[in-house]
Amino acid sequence: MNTTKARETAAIAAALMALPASACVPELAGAARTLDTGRYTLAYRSVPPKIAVGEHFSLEVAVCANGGTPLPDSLSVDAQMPEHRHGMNYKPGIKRVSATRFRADGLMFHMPGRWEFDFELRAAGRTDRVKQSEVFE
Ligand SMILES: [Cu+2]
Repeated sequence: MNTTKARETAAIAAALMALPASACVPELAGAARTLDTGRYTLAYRSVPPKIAVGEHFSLEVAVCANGGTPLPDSLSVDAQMPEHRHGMNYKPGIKRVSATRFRADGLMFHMPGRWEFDFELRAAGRTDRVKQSEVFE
């Protein structure tokens, strides 16, 4: 390795070490998706794993807090079809299963197409929001 290359490598290593700690990893075996809100990282999976149009399903959601943020006080989950400008016909019920785990029951996608999950985490007077698109046929 020549000197210039060695110097570049050292500079890159220093830059990498200066980055903030990487996002926390929520504990959820078989999570379908992991989303980052900045303050939180959220993972979810549906029950049953394959969502069927016109049938109720649940979401299991695990959360972890980044960089000393308190765990969320509450979570809400909703879903919309942005192209059709409508939401679900049912309002899901949210249960807190543990400090880091929530369960949303009673969701239903009543028509095929693109749905967007909308997660809101509230803590210390602030709300973090993250959306995730899913297409169902
Ligand atoms: Cu629709």
